[in-house]
Amino acid sequence: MGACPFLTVKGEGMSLYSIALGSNMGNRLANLGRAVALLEERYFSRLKLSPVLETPALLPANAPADWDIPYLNMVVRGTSDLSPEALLAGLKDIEKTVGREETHERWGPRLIDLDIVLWDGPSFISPTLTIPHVELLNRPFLIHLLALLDPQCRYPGGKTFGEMAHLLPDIDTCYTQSFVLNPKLVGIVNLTPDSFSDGGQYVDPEKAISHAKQLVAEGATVVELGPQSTRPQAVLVDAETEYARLHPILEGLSDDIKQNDITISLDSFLPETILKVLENYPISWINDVTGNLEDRTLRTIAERGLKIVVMHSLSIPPPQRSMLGF
Ligand code: A4P
Ligand code: MG
Repeated sequence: MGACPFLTVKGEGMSLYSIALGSNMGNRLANLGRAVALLEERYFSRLKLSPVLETPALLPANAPADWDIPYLNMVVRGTSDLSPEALLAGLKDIEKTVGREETHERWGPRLIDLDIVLWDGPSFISPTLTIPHVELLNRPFLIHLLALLDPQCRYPGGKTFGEMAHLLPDIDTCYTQSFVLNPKLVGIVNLTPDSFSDGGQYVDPEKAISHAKQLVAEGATVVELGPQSTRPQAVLVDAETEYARLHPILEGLSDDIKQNDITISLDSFLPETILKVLENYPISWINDVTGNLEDRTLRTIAERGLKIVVMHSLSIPPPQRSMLGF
């Protein structure tokens, strides 16, 4: 038994599973996020999440050069009443929902891979499933991630993961970058000549498009496009100008948006801009800094199932501090 005393909240018929997730295609962080959300929706009421590590691809001998794409890896742990075989079927279903092709080459690039690495039952061997996962002890990043989730958790008949992690090179040697799924990072791209932070830098659509893609590669879950500056004393622009700023960037990113490789939030409080963008592009979020959208726009946002961020400001643009007397 791989006893995990701090986490074993074992109800009758419940088992504690550790599942490894890997992705090295598309928007890797979003793929992991989708898989975790589906695991929680379908099979686990609550999961404990490890950090996300970018790891160099482990490849079979003679793998094609284009398989050498870094992975994002993480481990999640939680209890479920499913048997190991039933959970494996569930994991395959989630892989399919996230977009993994049913036929794939072993160890080839994948949008998502879900493996049961450990459970708190006896070693399990069937024609389709082996627990602990046969590669677990060959993958230092998995041992470190399991040790982070619970250092007292013990490999069946062996050491605890904390003990094993101590014997390995430091965790820093296993990864090139690290991320977390929660909280999520929003990357901002202001398409304006006059914003606070990046005004003027992304007026050129090509620069804005490559910056948006770079933000995703660096861990942004959502990219927010801002076609209007709302800093104090900004000169407000109309919906036509906003749309003219947005259109080339949304066009340039439209394939990535359709393939769920990039999730877009629109920072606008002008109904005409919002409705026209929604007519043409499957964006996911609206950020309304006025908190004052009228009914028709709010209904459209709700009907499309978009997320909305509602902020409140007494005036847009806000007055300068000096005008407020401080
Ligand atoms: N299977 C047996 N045991 C298990 C288990 N414990 N969990 C069977 C899940 N599946 C298990 O898996 C093939 C078959 O393994 C399944 O149908 C199931 O019946 P698959 O996901 O279809 O194919 P795969 O992933 O290519 O094969 P496999 O053997 O699962 O490979 P791994 O171990 O997943 O390795 N490099 C980095 N940096 N990070 C990675 O995560 N992963 C792989 C794939 C290669 N290189 C990597 C990583
Ligand atoms: Mg696998």
